Amino acid sequence: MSTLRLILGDQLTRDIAALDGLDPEHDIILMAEVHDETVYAPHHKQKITLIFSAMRHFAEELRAEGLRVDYVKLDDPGNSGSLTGEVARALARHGAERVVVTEPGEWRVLDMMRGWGAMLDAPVEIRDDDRFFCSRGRFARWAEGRKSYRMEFFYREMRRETGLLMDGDAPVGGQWNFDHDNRKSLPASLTPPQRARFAQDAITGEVMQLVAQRFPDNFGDLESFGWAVTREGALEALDYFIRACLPRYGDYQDAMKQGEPFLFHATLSPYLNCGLLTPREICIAAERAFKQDHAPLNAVEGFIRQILGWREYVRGIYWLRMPDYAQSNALDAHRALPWCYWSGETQMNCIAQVVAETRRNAYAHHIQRLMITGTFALIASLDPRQVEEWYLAVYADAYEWVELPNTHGMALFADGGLLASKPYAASGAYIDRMSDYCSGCAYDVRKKSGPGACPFNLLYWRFMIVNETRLARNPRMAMPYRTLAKMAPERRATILQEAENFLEALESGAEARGPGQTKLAL
Ligand code: FAD
Ligand code: DLZ
Ligand code: SF4
Repeated sequence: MSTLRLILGDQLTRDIAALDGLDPEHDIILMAEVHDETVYAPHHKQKITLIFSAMRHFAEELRAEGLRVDYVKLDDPGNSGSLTGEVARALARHGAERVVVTEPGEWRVLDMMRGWGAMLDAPVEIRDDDRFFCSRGRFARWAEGRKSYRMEFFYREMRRETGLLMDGDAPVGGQWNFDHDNRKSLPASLTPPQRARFAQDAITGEVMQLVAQRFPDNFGDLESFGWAVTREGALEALDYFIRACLPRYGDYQDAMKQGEPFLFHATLSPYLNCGLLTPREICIAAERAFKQDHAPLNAVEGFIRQILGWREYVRGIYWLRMPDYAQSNALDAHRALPWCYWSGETQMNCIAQVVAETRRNAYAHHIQRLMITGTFALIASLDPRQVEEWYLAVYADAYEWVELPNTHGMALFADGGLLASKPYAASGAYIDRMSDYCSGCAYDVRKKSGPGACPFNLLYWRFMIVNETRLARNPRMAMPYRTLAKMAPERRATILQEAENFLEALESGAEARGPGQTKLAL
């Protein structure tokens, strides 16, 4: 009996569940580049290149092991353009009797797969994705009966269960979380480690040509592509991170610096999310660095928390709450995504820098995503769906299971506080404290209103005013609402009017020509 085993573009892990029990003589491994997966979001050119090149390299590695791989390229004649169509065609080609898949990362794809059994007239087995520390069932048990799902409590359970950074029953160092040590701004004298680009081989070159030809108008630079596309390359990137970046990862985790897109961050998420690295091996490598006195506890704990805590937690929330999760719009935000998110054409230096780096690298680090493009989207009341589509498109690591809770929940508070206990609203002062963007900006971060005032300042108070009935009772918002209570009605009106003028100028494109282009008449 022969089995068709499907491997998706983000399942490039040798011991993926779909390959368990593989019969090398009879079974066929199917991998397919399909039109539908390239267009459900307008992906960055580098994201498509990374996935296709990594898929093609992975297929070669499986073949080198003597396994039978049926690989369908995007421009192969007869390619049906969908995963369903390719599974159907492969079943017919090989006369296989059943299909085995690993559960996909997205609800959309799982929903599609659930229809395959009836449609294809062959049994379809969907296996759990056991690459995560926490299964979907385990998360649901943790969540049951809780009024709110705070990451910190989930994370502690994961620490206990995995034994990572544990000293018997107690956390190593006597504390679960060292975040208070991890908020330093970057000294001007400190140069972050430089990242080498991985050389492009013939396979990547061929994929880049295909992407240039098929997706010429997609967002992002293609020429600067330098991601690793094999497990060997991804392991090299992991090794470099542990050696050169991890020791200072904690200290400068929240910092931002113009011209330094990576700082001390791992830049490993694209590899983790497509399967070239596993979360377990990364956490073990980080823990080893602590045990060998190579990296301090605040750095290693902070790093492990991102993977063992946040990454597992957002996946848990996604599967617990989908498909309804994506529908909410708790702050009733409806403004269209401004064009500057794609073009970078704005006088706001912070946004312009992050968009330019995103275009060049298909990457921005967490604080840029959360506190620059994320905070702006929140305080300008941008439509969650449009913001989510942007985040799903522009980053090489973006898959809905991880993108959606981060955007919908953490950045936009569109879930009404399921994931975050308060909105991450901030004024320009926060950005000024944590970055050097403001010194090169056409706006004045110290100005709260009037000509040239930082738009984050205007929009911050606009956000507090328009959401007063929704947020004023949140105990974590008490401070800004105490300040707002003291604000004279005329001052409120001025802020609302100036913020509206700014948003209109942004929408029309006039803002990009200079701060004076907003009608700051009041
Ligand atoms: P590091 O800062 O070095 O962190 C190490 C690892 O921890 C990352 O590789 C990642 O796997 C994990 N991690 C860190 N923070 C998170 C988090 N909040 N959620 C899940 N995993 C986390 N991450 C994605 O992988 N894909 C996305 O599509 C994505 N979209 C995001 C959208 C928004 C609005 C925000 C605020 C965050 C998003 N993140 C996303 C989380 C985070 O920004 C990225 O994981 C991180 O920037 C990846 O870079 P890094 O590998 O250098 O991370
Ligand atoms: C993101 C992506 C893209 C662009 N293309 C493909 C593809 O052609 N074939 C494939 O198997 N997977 C692709 N992927 C990854 C899938 O979108 C991903 O597996 C699903 O979204 C489930 O997470
Ligand atoms: Fe951004 Fe305001 Fe600073 Fe300009 S002044 S970089 S808009 S925070």
